[in-house]
Amino acid sequence: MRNIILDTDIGVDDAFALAYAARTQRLLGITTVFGNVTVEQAVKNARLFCQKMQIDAPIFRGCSRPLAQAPTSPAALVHGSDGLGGVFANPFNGEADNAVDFIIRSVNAHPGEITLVAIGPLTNIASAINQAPEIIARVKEIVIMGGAFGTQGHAGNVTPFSEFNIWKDPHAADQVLSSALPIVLMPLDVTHQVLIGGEAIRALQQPVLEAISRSYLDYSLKKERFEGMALHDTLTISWLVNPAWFGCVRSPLRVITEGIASGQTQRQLTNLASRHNAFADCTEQRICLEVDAEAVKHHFLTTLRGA
Ligand SMILES: [Ca+2]
Repeated sequence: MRNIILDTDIGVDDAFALAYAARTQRLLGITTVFGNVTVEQAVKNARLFCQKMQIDAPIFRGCSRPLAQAPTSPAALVHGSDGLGGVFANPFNGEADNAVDFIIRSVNAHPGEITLVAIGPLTNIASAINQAPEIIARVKEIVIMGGAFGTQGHAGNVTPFSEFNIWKDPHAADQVLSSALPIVLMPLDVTHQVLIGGEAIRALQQPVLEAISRSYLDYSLKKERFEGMALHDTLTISWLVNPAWFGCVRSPLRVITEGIASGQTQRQLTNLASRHNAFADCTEQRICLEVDAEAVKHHFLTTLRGA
């Protein structure tokens, strides 16, 4: 069990990750960021979901827009009008204390003890390391859901090149992924291997999880002809539960920030570059490309099953 701060743009798969984290890790705080929803809605969603699932953790409000590029619209098509399937009235307000300050303060107060779990755009994390570079050496580990490397045909889900979290703020992602933070990256290459059907979700006997996932499942049925979902964000928590479920490669990382491939993650495949090597100053990071999908699903479903 680790001490974690969960950084999230809370949509449906974030909510599953949050529920899984609350049952397997020590959740020090939830920091919100724009992405699936606006940051104000992310705060409201975190409050609502925590109340409904009896999760006790302080909630903070982070960045409302990308570092450099113009904001793009939220992901209402997939996650419902409010990001949580549009099924619950939400009486909570969207104000909260500053998320970036909370991350910096916490890591500095407990060097080497805090794991960051980032399951939204990386804007809060980039802002934190820009404001307080000393935290880079003090974070125990940062597990990030994001990116796609095209292995076994798992490429982008927003554009043919790019995964949603990275595409939403490629400049922030490039700063984080090319930094010396101790990173573990969960790209679509692994998250698309762990699919959970609607039947398994209903069998959890968790009315809140079932309700919020309904629109996500409908969307998947229409688009993929499969009533189920890749629980993308939850794989970050699976890593914390048992890293042996994953197969990783090590490589420096960069993100394309402009043009048709904006948001595409790149790893170094060869050492043949004779001119500019954009990986030269980057740290080798762990990229998960293989996963024991059955083991990950089994533990997730067993842990989340209603009491
Ligand atoms: Ca997310």
